[in-house]
Parts: sequence; C-alpha cells; structure tokens
Amino acid sequence: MSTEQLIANSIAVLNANWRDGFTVPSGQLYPFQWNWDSGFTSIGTCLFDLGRALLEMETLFTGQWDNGLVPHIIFHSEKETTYFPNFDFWETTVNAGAPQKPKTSGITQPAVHGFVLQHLLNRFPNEEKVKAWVQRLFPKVVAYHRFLYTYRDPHHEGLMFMFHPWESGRDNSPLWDESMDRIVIDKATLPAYTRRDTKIAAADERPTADQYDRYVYLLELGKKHQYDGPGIAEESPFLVQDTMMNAILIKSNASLIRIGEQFGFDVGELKEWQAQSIPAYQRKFWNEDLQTFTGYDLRGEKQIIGKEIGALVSLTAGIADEKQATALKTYLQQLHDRGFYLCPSFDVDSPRFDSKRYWRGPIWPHMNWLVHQGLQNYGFNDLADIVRADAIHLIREHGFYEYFESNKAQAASLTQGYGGDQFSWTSAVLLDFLDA
Ligand code: 2M8
Repeated sequence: MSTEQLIANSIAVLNANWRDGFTVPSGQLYPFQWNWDSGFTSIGTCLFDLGRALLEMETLFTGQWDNGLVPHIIFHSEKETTYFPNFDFWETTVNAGAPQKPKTSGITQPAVHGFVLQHLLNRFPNEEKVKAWVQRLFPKVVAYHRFLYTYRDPHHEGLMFMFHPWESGRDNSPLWDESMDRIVIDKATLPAYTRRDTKIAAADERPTADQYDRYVYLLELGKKHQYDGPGIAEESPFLVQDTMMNAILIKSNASLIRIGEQFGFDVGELKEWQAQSIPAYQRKFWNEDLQTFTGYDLRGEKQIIGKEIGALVSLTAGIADEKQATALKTYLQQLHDRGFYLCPSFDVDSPRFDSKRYWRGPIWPHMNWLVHQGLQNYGFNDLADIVRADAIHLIREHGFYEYFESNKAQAASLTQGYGGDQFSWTSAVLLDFLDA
C-alpha cells in the first residue's frame, strides 16, 4: 500500500470513529471516550482537522471530577450497552464530586494531557486558537496532576500509585500478576456480570475470566471508598507505583512548566512536584541487575521484577541518565538483532511472555511513538528509525489493528493484527509518523 493510501485510510478510520465531539478507540470494542487514547488521537487528528483535535481534549475534560480526577472512560452515551463495565456498574454517584453528566468511570489512566498540549503548541506555534486552547486547558490539567499528587501519593514520595491495572493502560501485563494473585475471589460476594469484550475480539487475545473477576473486585473496592478515599491505599491488594504512569506524569509536568512560563501562569507547584519526582523515580525504580527501571509494589513492599515496555518511557521523559539510557537502548537493539519487531510489550525471554495476548508481548504502535521520541531525546536516531519503521510496516502489512505480533517469523504467516480493528490511536500515531 502506498504512503498516500495509508494516510487516506488512517483519516478514514479516524473519521469513522468520530462521534459528536470525541473519537472512540474502536467502534465496536470500545464505544466511548477513553482518556489516554484521546490524547494520542489528537496528535494524529490535528494533522488533518485541527479544530477536531482541540475539541477532543476539551470534551475529555467535561468528565473531570471536582477533586481533579480525569476518568479513564467518559460514557457520553447512556444508551450504548455493548461495553462492560458500563456507567451503571461504576456507580460514580458514590462520590459527590463526580459529574452527573457525562457519566464516567472512577479510575484514571496515564497523564498524557500536558505533553499533548505541548505537542500541538509545537506543531502550531502561531495559531491563536491553539494558544487559547492551551490556556483554557492548562489549569484543568494542573488540577489533575494535583489530584494525583494529593490522593495517590500517601507517603509524599513524588510517585503516584494506581489501584487498578486498567489505570496503567497496560491492563493485562505480567507485571501485575503477583499483585492480582493476592486477590482471593469469593464468588458469592462478587456482583454478577457479563463480559462483552470476548464477543467482539478473540478470547485468546484478551484477559482470562480469572483476571476479569479481579478487575471487578478492584472496581468494587474503589467504589466502596468513593474512588478517592484513603481506604483505597489502606486496603487494596493491588497498589503499584508504575514506571510508565510516573514517567508520563513527569513528562507532562515538564510540558506544563514550559507552557506556564510561556503564558505567565504560576509554575511553582509544578516545579516542586518535578524536583521530588525525578530523583524518587531514579532511586526507587532502577534495578541494577536487570539494567532497567521496574515499578514498585507498595503492598508487597518490593520492586516488580520484569523487563517491560513501560520502563522505556523513562527515555521519553528524560529521566534515564546516559548509562541507563544506553542499557535500555542495548536491550532494544538486541531484540531487533534477534528477529523481533520493536517494541515488544514484555520480555520475550520470560515464561510469561505471550506474543499474542493483550499487553503480554505484542507491539502497540502508540508505545512505539513514545519510545521513538525517547530514543531521539538521547540521540539514538538509528534505533529510533527502526522503532518508527516497524510500526509503519506492521500497520501497512497487517491493517489498522489494536496491537501486533512481535516475532517476525510468526508475523510472516499472519495477514492481520490482533484485538480490535479500525483502531484510532493506531491510525493517529501512523499519521504523525508519516508526517515526520
Ligand atoms: C484497553 O483497556 C480497556 C479498559 O480500559 C479494556 O480492555 O476494556 C487498554 O489497552 C487501554 O490502554 C486502552 O486505553 C483501552 C481503549 O483502547 O483498551
């Protein structure tokens, strides 16, 4: 397929997934607005419809709570019943500060918004409507970061925690297995529910039934504590400081500081967060044996051992020092040399690696977009080019899927990707990659 055709197809996917003011990740599988998906979508949409890209983010923030939380799903339509858990299951009315309309979930996702504002400002530095948009959203994004540092950092370390794997964006990563295994399910107390995802995507590419029970358990725990109460940190068996969520938060802090300085906002609080977060990340997450950053299990009080895609986002945020960056680069270079597309979402040598199951091994193009930027930050341009080229190749050959096979030998016999089709962030980051 020619590059012109690829661009036309990407735009067609994004147009088909556009609703009234926002973009769904994939029409069938994910029929609402997802938080970090919208950020990546704006990065692609701005290249052919700037007004829509700006509206996407504004619509997302209509779901912001009084405490600052930006929820992971905004259920703009209450009639759509093909997704579980829907708004009625989340019951966010337990928190008086949750909006009545639009209805939302009660957890969050990676804090991409700050760097999305900066990205669009860099692309359109002289557009008055972009500058006005950035200034309108700036206080809302800062309020969201304040939520994370206030409600998600009980020991005031400068590192936020998550209490549900869905918050990480990498729902089913093997990193969460040990924490998830701690959850003892009592079927009698777990509310009855029916999954919808496995009716749309292949069951062997999605989380298992046991994992889903645990997702529901954690949702109920959040609900019991109004989704922001201190009881969450006290009780949750799943309590993790994640490498990627914290790296993205740090990257967005840096963007907000630059934006604030450009437009004359007070950035004192942002600078304080940043001054604490970067050294804390370095101190707590680096693992010398593994030569990578690892998240921290706050409940088990130990590092979460595993080589995984989230650690690579430390490059994007400029957290890694030269030695650490070189180690991360070597890890990727070796995978490339061994016949893998970059960047597999989990350690290909681990017994827990699964090249086709959701977040346990496959390639996710928006992750390539983040890692590509990170490698460029450190001047690893040849490898950055491979990361970009692999994403473009997989989409060109296998279609606009949610994720892709990482093993080149295995991929050669496939005609399509995995998970949902006609996927928004796949199309959006492809547009940005092709525009570079
Ligand atoms: C996936 O997550 C949702 C729950 O949020 C799901 O499995 O139902 C993840 O890949 C997540 O990162 C993504 O934002 C979402 C929509 O693309 O799908």
